[in-house]
Amino acid sequence: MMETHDAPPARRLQQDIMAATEQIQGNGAASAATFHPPFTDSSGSAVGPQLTAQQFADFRRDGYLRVDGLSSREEIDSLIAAYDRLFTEKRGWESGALFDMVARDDPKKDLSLPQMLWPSRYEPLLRQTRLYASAYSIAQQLLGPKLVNVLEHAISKPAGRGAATPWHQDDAFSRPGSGFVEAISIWMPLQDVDVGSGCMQYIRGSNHGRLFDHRSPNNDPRIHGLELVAPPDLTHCVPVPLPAGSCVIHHSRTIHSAGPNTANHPRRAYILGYSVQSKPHQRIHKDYPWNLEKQTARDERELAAMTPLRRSWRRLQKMIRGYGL
Ligand SMILES: O=C(O)CCC(=O)C(=O)O
Repeated sequence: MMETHDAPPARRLQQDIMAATEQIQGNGAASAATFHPPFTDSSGSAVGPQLTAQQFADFRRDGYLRVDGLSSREEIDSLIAAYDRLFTEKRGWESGALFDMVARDDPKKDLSLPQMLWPSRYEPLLRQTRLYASAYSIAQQLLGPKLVNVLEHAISKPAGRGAATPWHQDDAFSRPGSGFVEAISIWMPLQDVDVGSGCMQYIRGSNHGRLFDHRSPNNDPRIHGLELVAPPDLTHCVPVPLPAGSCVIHHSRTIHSAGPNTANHPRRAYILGYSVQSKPHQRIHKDYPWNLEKQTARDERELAAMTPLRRSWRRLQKMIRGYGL
């Protein structure tokens, strides 16, 4: 029986959780999904934005969710110089952490869509922020306490010429043996972002669909990124403009893209990915063909930076992945 909102906060939360669970199960969305209580630090204080049961239900229904109040504009502004320096100094190029997402890497040319993996390895400041703590807190509320930070990346769309991010599903990048199935990305702009500067766009509800066939952009396996083979139906396409300090979260199955940056300033995004371990029967056993055929300069640089033993192990892994685990 539903109680009124005169109930104590903990009881109210429990009611909200039950209501959200009913809503989730009622509309056929992932029924195993559980709403997790607000995240607190060691002193018992709440960290970052506290999601409501309605937001949780919206995320499970739509496959994406805007959340405000992760950080202040002052904190975001204080990160910009360090973020830009990472790209101008081409940090991580030699080890393959920096590359072009949608074109072949050419050291003599400007990258059309520069992407950097694990940028906080080069700029630890990124991890020492309210923004970072808020993202973790949101991820824990959505995925529960067993979550793992599986990805950190930065995508800087250059002013006036940053290329579009093609339509794709993050699940298409998954590899056998990863042991993860339920994954989310928390996408945080370091300035206000709108359609003209390349905000994120989602196909609402595509998180309930299957994984579609992907290929490399221009069908060129020397390019790192992936795109859907068949362009999606745009009937339910939703652009998500955001102010700095807010974020949009998406599920790894949700179809998404971002337009080109036509603004006169870079479009800086900082993205954290979280996942929870899957049951063995949910694991991917064989590499997807679009990943097996990849032969990128980024991979070559990464291999060259490894010890000979690690390099041989990586090559063996790639061979095995083609046969299935
Ligand atoms: O920032 C972008 O342009 C795309 C980001 C994206 O595809 C992702 O975070 O999964």
